[in-house]
Amino acid sequence: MIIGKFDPLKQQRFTVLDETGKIVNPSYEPKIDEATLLKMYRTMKLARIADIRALQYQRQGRMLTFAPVQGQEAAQIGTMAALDKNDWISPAFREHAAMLYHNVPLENIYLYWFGNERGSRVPDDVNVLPVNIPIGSQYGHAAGLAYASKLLKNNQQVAVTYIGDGGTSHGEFYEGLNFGSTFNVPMIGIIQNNQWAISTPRRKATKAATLAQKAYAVGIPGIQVDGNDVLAMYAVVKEAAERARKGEGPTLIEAFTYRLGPHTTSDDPTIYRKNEEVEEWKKRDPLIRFKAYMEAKNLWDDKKEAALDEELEAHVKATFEKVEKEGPVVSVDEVFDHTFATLTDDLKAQKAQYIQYVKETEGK
Ligand SMILES: Cc1ncc(C[n+]2csc(CCOP(=O)(O)OP(=O)(O)O)c2C)c(N)n1
Ligand SMILES: [Mg+2]
Repeated sequence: MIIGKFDPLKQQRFTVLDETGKIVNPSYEPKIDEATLLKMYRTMKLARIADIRALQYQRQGRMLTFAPVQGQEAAQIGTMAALDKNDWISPAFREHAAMLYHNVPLENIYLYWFGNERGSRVPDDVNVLPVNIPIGSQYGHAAGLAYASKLLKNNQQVAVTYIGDGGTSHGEFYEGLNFGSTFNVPMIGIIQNNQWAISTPRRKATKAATLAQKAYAVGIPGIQVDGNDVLAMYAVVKEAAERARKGEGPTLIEAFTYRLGPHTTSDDPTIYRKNEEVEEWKKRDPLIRFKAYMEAKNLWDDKKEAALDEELEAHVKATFEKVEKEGPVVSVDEVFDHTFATLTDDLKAQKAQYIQYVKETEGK
């Protein structure tokens, strides 16, 4: 048992793999089969390359806003690798790595950030909700999904949701968790404490010593985990999912990590944080750590790395070019038709007004 053993009130943080890729807590090393380890590493790399390229495309004026995930890949891949295909993700807006692992095509992610809402229409067998921008409400959606799972599936489909450090000060974070706790639903809350909420540092956002301890307010277990350690994240989420499926309710997991890039492409982090801080965290890059582990297990080497880089670069480039061709354009119907089963009178009027506006401005 890990959950309950590492007390966030005593500021104990759970780690398995240290910064050099060595196992520091052998009794907690999760048993993961080779195929899964390889999928984990591959998806971390895909997320990283897709991220770097998206930033460049945006700087070239070829992409709209983008919220980079760089630095947080282990927190997300470790989570999703420990869950089943039928489990649900209720994401915020920085969960590309988790979404990729849970089979959302990169094309959808790029389309969305290109301003094309068709990106939110994922394949039917992919259990991922659309990107959620209003901070906190994704916790309510996850609680609802998990409640449905309790009623219909005997808790066998777990709903995992993510939030940032800043987001844990939002009311909806507590409301979602409290609902999950009170109704004992199969839900896992992941806090990605990446140390910054745009320009607000973690220490200024709350006096709570850890964010995991916020679990205690709603009577569920909370644990702080080294979020750059993919094995630690995997081990804890595995246990949280077992609890959830047994009907023991939600767990709150704080992944202690770092956002290496800007908040979004509209942000300049050099204004509010020191370069030395970023350099320190670069040494704790989750990919370096996991690669060292894979090499020590003889599952990985430089030759494989070079081949994978080449393959993923080509995939990312081809995907982006396809998205760029499709463009951000959506029809007027698509803008209005997915909010309600039947359009409300207000929205009908707005739609008519918009059609008129498009007609009048056409060709201008
Ligand atoms: C309800 C709401 N208020 C404000 C915003 C604007 N906003 C977008 S991201 C952000 C900061 C989020 O910080 P954090 O929760 O730490 O997540 P991170 O961006 O670091 O992943 C804010 C204030 C929003 N999207 N929703
Ligand atoms: Mg943050």
